[in-house]
Amino acid sequence: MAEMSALKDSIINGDQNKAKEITEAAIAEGMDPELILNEGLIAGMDEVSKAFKNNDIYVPEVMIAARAMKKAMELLEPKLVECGVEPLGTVVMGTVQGDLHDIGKNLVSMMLKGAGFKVVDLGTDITPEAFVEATKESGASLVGLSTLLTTTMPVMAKTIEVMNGAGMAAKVMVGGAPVTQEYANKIGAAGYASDAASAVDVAKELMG
Ligand code: B1M
Repeated sequence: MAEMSALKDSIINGDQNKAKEITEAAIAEGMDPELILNEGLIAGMDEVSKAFKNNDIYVPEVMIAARAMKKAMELLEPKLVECGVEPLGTVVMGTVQGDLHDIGKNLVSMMLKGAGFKVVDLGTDITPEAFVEATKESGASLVGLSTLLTTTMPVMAKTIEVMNGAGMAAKVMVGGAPVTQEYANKIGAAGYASDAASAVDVAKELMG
């Protein structure tokens, strides 16, 4: 019988083959997809997130764990849809216009997915209008803006301004190396996170 503790460990260890193998077996055995998600995959990413926060592991380990999670999710996602399991919420993510850095943003997207959110990742160099469009299209209740350049920090403010102008109800979370809580407050962002693990906590908080 597929063991959820072994699936959890495969995520923590970033063993994508094992993660795929156990998920496949669990599905074949008819195990509840939500149980596989919560007690195997999300439980594993939770541990990864805690270890990352405590500086026990670093970016490469998180990316390897997220890759294992992605492999397992490819198998599990259709089953979750069949069972009508709802994601925690939808988040539109992107690096703002003028900025091509995406390593941190990708990490935040992976962690959010790992925690059970549906993530619409727009990529880099995203205009305020494209954020508005994607938010409307996806019905997201949270928008995540990332930037690594001091020169593109004002684009975050501009994006919030354009979103407000378009009457968007979605909340905005900001982050990236030069961004601070003080700056987030100044530009009217609903939330700020300094790292990918905290971004999950902030997203959960903002989505109630
Ligand atoms: Co760039 N770059 N870069 N660069 N680059 C920096 C950011 C820089 C600090 C280097 C330096 O000068 N010391 C500097 C910015 C200076 C400044 O603005 N004050 C800089 C510069 C100047 C530039 C160029 C202008 C260089 C040039 O061409 N003259 C150019 C800009 C191009 C553009 O974007 N238009 C440029 C280009 C590049 C590369 C393409 C070569 C490459 C990017 C590759 C890629 O992303 N695919 C690159 C890289 C790799 C860096 C450094 C070395 C590393 C960035 C990184 O990935 N960090 C960086 C120097 C550094 O930071 N040491 C630098 C790892 C990543 C995991 O951390 O992104 O901070 P980070 O994400 C964290 C948190 O910030 C947070 O969570 C993440 C994980 O914990 N977080 C969020 C991020 N987004 C969040 C969103 C949230 C919440 C949390 O909510 C939505």
